Amino acid sequence: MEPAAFCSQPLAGPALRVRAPDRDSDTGAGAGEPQRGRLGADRLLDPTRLIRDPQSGRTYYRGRLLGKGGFARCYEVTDTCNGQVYAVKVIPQSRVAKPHQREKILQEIDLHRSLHHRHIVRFSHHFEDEGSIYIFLEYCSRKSLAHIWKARHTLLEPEVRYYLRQVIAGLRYLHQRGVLHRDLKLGNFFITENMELKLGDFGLAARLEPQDQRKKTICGTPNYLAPEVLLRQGHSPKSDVWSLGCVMYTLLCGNPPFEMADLKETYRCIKQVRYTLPANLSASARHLLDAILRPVPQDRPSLEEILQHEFFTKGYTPSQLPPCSCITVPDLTPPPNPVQSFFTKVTKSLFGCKHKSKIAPQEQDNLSRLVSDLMLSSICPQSNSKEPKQAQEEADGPPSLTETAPEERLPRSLPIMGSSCEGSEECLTAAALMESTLCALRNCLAFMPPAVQNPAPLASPEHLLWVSKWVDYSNKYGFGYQLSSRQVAVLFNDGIHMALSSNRKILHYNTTNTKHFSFPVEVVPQQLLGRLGVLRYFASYMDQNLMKGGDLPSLDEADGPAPLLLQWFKSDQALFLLLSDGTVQVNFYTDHTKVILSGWEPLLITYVAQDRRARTYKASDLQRLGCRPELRYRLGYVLRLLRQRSGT
Ligand code: 1D1
Repeated sequence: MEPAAFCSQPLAGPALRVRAPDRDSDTGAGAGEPQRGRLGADRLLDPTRLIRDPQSGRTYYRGRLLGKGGFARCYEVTDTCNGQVYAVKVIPQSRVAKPHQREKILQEIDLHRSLHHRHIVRFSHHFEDEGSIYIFLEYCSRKSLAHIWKARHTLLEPEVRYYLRQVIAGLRYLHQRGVLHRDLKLGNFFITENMELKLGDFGLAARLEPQDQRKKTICGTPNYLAPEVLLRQGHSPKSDVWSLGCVMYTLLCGNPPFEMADLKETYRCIKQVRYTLPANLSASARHLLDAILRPVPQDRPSLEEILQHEFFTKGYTPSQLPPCSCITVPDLTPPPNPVQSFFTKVTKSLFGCKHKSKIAPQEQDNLSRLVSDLMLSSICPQSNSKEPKQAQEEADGPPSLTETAPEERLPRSLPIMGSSCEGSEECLTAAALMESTLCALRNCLAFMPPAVQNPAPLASPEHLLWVSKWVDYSNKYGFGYQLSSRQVAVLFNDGIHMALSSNRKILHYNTTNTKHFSFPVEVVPQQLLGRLGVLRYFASYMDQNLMKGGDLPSLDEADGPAPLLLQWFKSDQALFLLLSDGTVQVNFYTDHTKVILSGWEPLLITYVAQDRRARTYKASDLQRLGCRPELRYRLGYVLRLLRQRSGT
């Protein structure tokens, strides 16, 4: 078992194989989530990957292949000017040589560019050169609902409401404008970084025609075709409603309603509207599905009526889903939940924040059992509900240390933890933290005069906490790191964060939302032992193979929980880390230099130079006096990363 990449300077030794942090692959298949703005210098030298808009002269960099669809191959493409990333359909001219083929593509472009809605994929621009037509679309880093469904099989009813509300919003907009989508399916519901759904792919969309002028051709994906479309009676808004019902069924039941081994049999079932509803569906979900999957289009509810159905009005819809829900059952306890917060309080009062309380040995068994129950009740609030399989999976807990087959591995997702400490001031979201740092750094650079020297560094910067070692093993488990205060932690791929105190005696456990549990390691609940094993593996790997990445002093663990890693990602040149106390750290791969932004007032900027020496400056001093080009360049790069992440 070997991590995908590691950091800090590796200790010399035959055991370590060094892999370039920027895996160069032209195919997205199985490569995990994208690394945005990967504009490596090595890649820029590859002229075959540059795309030039002949009209505007703008150049773009063709990144990894996202997939294929229709005539197109789709790529992650970066604007070389500003780092903006797009999902781009590239259609070879040879594939649209016939006038009707070209006409079809131009129609799709014309339609899509006229659409502007929060839940419709944003059409940016298009151009063509001699070889291809390029369509620049909104990049949706979490791919599509089809990917989520593949990982999850079934979703919880609140999740289904969350996604369907957004589909319906986009679809209402289309219908109001007289546009039928005609190919509603999970693969056309794209998911952005912040878990918003965007309706896309207008390749089969058409303007709504009067009944007698409707085209009677069959289009769309067989499983979700409405009976009237199969019977060549034309497509109406109610045919899109039918497909929506099929989507709802698939998400709740785990398979499409008319899925059969044989396509002819599927068509027969659709025409006869022959489907079964599993017994574990809620009464309101069954009722709504029954209402939508009606043979006569006029008998089906309108989009407005669907939203008025008790499935939507009586059931809880979360305002946001955590990213971990792409791969695991999320904790969707509707707020406020007095029982839940009671349990959280009990746990806190039992173990406290500072972990000073001694637990008598005879109490440990009871506590362990109690904590196990608490964990179950708080992590799996659905454990008594209709999703036994999913709840069981979560209760079964963490991955084991044994190797798993590649297809069993969790898809790699960019982990984001919103916050980790209930209600405190540090509990700002990652986005807000980055926004403030971005603002401060932008000001600093905007007003900085040219200079050839750095100002005098601070004599003794106090309490600087930074990530001194890291291991990226996200193709299997997650991202492991050690803080300068010697805590080790893992941000697992599903968003769960686990840390061991510097003396390795206390385990801190954070679920993706705002829950923080701490346990003496001797009484860690059974369910967490697997993850604890992974954490220990990371810790020993870092101990044995890595040395810390600079000469900054190590601090002893302060009282109270250490900050958590909220976000990490790799760009073409550097690793970006965001801690929950607002610290932003950027480690440059090639020369091992580092920039650490910490503190609010004043903002401190620490630069670990190539000679591994760390110097800390007040941002206000740099702003007033300027700095050497090597530092200015790196600060500019950090600013670009922050901008890219916050989308400004
Ligand atoms: O329309 C699409 N969008 C908006 C899209 C966005 N992000 C299509 C085509 C460009 N696709 C996929 C590509 C392959 C099949 C359909 C999109 N993919 C992504 C994406 C980002 C990261 C992975 N996929």
